[in-house]
Amino acid sequence: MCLARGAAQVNVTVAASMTLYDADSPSPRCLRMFLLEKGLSVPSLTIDVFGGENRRAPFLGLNPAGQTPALALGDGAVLAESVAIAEYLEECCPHPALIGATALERALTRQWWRRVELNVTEFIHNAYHYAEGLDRFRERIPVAPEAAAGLKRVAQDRLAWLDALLEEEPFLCGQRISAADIWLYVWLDFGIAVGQPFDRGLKRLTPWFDRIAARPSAAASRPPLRERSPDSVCSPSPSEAS
Ligand SMILES: N[C@@H](CCC(=O)N[C@@H](CS)C(=O)NCC(=O)O)C(=O)O
Repeated sequence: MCLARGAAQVNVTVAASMTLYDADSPSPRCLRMFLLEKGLSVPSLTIDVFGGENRRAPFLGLNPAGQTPALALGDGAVLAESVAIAEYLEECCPHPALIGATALERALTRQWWRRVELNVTEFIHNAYHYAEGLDRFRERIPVAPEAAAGLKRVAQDRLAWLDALLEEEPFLCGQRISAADIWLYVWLDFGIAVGQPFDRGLKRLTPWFDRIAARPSAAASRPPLRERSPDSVCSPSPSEAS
């Protein structure tokens, strides 16, 4: 049952039985911002991705892909991939809709979401893995340092392409904020922090970014969620202090 909390509808029963495996990293932050915009509260544990806690047992037993975020459901199932988790949460608690309230709204959100992920955020992420994050990631995943500069260039090119696609509207999907805005914002903010700032000369993207950055969920999603369950299988994260 969804209970009203202000404008948001909170599925207290379902959300309370979940555990979000959170981290001080952009994909988990997308989900934190999504939860904040939805007014959903989910118990969480913070995984130390800097120290590689996500690449060892017991976390690998939960998500063999070794990445955050992951969402453990009350029945023992575990979901990974931030987009899949967001889709699941939206189905559990549809209001306020961040993917969409109608078939058309959902399709438009997914259209923008895929444009954002396939053209921009994956490039920023991989360029980080192959350059600034190379020392951390070379032992974890295949890396291609020689590709980093090209990936950065493509991300910037595709941002100019997105800028040209945008209408004179507040959000990617027009008048309503959607998951696509959240994912793009979080990854552009990450890019700024890791030497991949976007071109603030872009006429529509720049005011769009500032608009999303001004939302309370933008600042509130920066740190990992703090709630921890007492029977944690994962230790608290020392990286959170920084
Ligand atoms: N496509 C995945 C990406 C997951 C991902 O790359 N997570 C990063 C944090 S942004 C992580 O756990 N990195 C640590 C590692 O790969 O060892 C998603 O959206 O969930």
